[in-house]
Amino acid sequence: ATLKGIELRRLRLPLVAPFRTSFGTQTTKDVVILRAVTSEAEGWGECVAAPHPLYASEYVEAAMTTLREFLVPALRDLPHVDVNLVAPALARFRGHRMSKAALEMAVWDAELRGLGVPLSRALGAVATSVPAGVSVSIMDTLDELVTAVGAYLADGYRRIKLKIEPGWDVSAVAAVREAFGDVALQVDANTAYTLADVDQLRRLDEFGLLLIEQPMAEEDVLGHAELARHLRTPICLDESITSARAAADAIRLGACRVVNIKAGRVGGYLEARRVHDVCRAHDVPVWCGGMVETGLGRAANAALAALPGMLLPGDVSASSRFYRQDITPPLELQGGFMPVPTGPGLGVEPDPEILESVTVHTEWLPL
Ligand code: OSB
Ligand code: MG
Repeated sequence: ATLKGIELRRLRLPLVAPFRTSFGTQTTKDVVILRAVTSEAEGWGECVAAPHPLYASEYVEAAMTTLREFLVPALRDLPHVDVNLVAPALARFRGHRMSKAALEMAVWDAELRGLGVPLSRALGAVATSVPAGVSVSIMDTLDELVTAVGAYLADGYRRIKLKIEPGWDVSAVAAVREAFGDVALQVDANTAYTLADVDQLRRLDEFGLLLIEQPMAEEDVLGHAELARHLRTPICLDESITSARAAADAIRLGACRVVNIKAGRVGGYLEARRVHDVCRAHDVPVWCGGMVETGLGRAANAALAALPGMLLPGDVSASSRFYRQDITPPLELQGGFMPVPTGPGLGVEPDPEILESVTVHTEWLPL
């Protein structure tokens, strides 16, 4: 098969509720979706870049430009549709991992649909469903938080992750433990702390958390190694782990005992599998992160979360966690588990009418 071109789309979808983290509040999903058209099939990709460079340096408008001006044109000379050729073709461009990951995802989906092979199979997944965790917004009051967590537990979620920041950490964890006892519980600081906060972070040790995710800056791998010497709670890195090599370095330095894997953050699902493999070789448990994906990225994450080293529940939630109407048929939990899609490629496709209704911009890039 040969690549005919890539369609770039920008979508806007309302979220069911504001999603607040230590770096900002999101009320709508503004996202770039790609459609790869080959001589044999079509494939879908989703870029996890957000509209503002707050979680990472990439952002939606930059992704549109990077894909249009550099990444898509770099696929012009691909001899045939083969996912393994995508990252090498893009490698001379620095960074922009989320954009690269989206393009690789679209090409891989098209390739796999042409072959009739599910993404889970191509990745080496072993599970047919994965335990679902949910990432819980910072809220205005502890009462609201307890109500929200209660509703997620009633939905069947197997693990709760509280977003934290200074002023919303020990109090939030204590309120959830008080209300729900011994549930599987972890926290995510999205870089909101420094080593000066070690005494406050140590107060979290008494709550038996599964882990604390990315307490300090993306670049501060050594700082996390130092912090780890003061905490019983395992440190998990998210933002800092930008590649399999970064994972190897962080493990060697003692900066983390757990790793969050997001394909967008590391430049694609192939690199995500390599992060998984490096961690597994070091007996470091991993889990699949989320980036408020539509059904496309959510389906891909369910496949990734089914790898054998994914030893903790991921941020693999139902479509309804974020969307009243997803662009794909909704991905739903079954008894607290997310079924891994079984169809070719991602196993899901956007509904054409819904897709059109949320599209704010479309462009076709011929190859
Ligand atoms: O740090 O894990 C994060 C969402 C957006 C940006 C960063 C993060 C998150 C989440 C996961 O917490 C949300 C989800 O379930 O998709
Ligand atoms: Mg995180």
